[in-house]
Amino acid sequence: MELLSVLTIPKDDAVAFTFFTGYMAMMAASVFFFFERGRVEGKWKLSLLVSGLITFIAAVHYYYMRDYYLATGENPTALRYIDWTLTVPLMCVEFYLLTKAAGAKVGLLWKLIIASVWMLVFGYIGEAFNPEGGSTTHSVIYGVLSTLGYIYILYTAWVGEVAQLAKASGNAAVERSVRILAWFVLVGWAIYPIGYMCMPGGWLNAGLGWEATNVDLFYNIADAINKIGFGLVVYALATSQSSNSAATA
Ligand SMILES: *C/C=C(C)/C=C/C=C(C)/C=C/C1=C(C)CCCC1(C)C
Repeated sequence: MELLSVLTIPKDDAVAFTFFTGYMAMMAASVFFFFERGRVEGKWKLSLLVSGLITFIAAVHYYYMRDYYLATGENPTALRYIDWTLTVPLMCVEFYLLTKAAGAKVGLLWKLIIASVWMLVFGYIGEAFNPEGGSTTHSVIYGVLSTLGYIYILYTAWVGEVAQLAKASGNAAVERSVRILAWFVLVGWAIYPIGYMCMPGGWLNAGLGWEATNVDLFYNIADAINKIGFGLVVYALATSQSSNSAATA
């Protein structure tokens, strides 16, 4: 019985559904990025490797999160944040690699990584140490602290160093791609705080009665959009910049 409950998705469980779909989508995207890596030119290979690593690390975590959720009916908070602690910094690496030719320094990469770790540490404290039954005060304090890290990344991508370097690169395709990634950070990443506010005591939970299991519904949808989306933007740029050599190869 124990095993059966792990292997069965209740047909009305949207959260379980997105855990399975998310897992398969991340796996398929990883295979795609790893294979396509062989078709792009020199410096773009590293960018595609990073795209594949982001979705692959997520796929492995989804494999475990899905079973954890089905076995317990609870949010796999620790696994979720371990996944993000690895994949969000890798998304910062994508920004760095794209702007490197225009002079991006490793210092920029570190600033972005520190901002993401800040964002995730406070988000984790907010969720994992939420008092029994849920506390709105706790959720708001750590949610706000976490948001400061998010705003820093947003600022850097839209008007700060990343945006300026993309402009200075003199490469219209790079500039366009960095702008699309910045849109992902603005719109796609904004889905996460919505999920966060569904936890017990969170504004959407306490205020509008949204279920706590919806935390994972929002996180799963956001992950698929952002991780696969980021990878595809980088892939499109890499192939467009490699087409000349591919034609003569
Ligand atoms: C692949 C995973 C990604 C891109 C995860 C991104 C996560 C966030 C942007 C999380 C942000 C949060 C806030 C801005 C406030 C509330 C707590 C968080 C951690 C959910």
